[in-house]
Amino acid sequence: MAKKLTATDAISAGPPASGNRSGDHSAASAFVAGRKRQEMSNRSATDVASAKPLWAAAILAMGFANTANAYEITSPADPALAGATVIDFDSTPQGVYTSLTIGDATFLGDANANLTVSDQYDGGYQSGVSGNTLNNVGGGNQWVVTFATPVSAFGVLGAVYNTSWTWTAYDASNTVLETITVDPGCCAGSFDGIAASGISKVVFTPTGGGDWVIYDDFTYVAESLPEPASMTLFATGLFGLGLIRRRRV
Ligand SMILES: [Ca+2]
Ligand SMILES: [Ca+2]
Repeated sequence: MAKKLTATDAISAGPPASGNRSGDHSAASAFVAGRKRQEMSNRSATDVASAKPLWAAAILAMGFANTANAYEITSPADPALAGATVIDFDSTPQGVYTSLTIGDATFLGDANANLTVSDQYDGGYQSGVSGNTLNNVGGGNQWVVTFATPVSAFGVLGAVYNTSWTWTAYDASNTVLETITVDPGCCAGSFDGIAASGISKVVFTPTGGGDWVIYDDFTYVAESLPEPASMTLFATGLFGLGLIRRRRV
């Protein structure tokens, strides 16, 4: 929210709207009047020149808002996960997958890490995993989740970490939104995740080369687009630009 306020600030801090008109007569007033005639004759050029930085500020601020509030989630009770969809894999047919789509999430293994859905680890490893789980046992390298529509947060319960893992969240333009290191130590369960606006893909990479890990309760929050706050901001910006342009003329 802090970044979004920046855009409003930038707009309201734009060119002054001839505030001295009534308070300052004589020479300065004549100068202003002269300038105004000149500005009217060059009106279109002036408008473009003054509007450009305002638009740039507004668009930049909206862009940076995507990464401003990114943070690591360490609990399924994190407020960012309120109302989340939870995939427990319990009704997913058991088997080995190279690509598995459930809800808005698609799980992909890399060339060495097929993803397996099984109940082999039900209740195991003091982890909290139950019933079917998703695991990369037998492969053990990088895996990926993509989202059909962007999410604002995700998390997953993991077990049997032997090395640290790097999780990197990307937006739809493949720009990194957040990177976290997950390193709970073997072998109790650990719930981890990322909150960030517009997550379209997450890449999970073991830093030690390979590590068999068991996952359950994959949790995500679908993002509602367009964000009402952003649209309100944009409308406010347009209104402000309209006022500035009118006063200049
Ligand atoms: Ca399960
Ligand atoms: Ca392991």
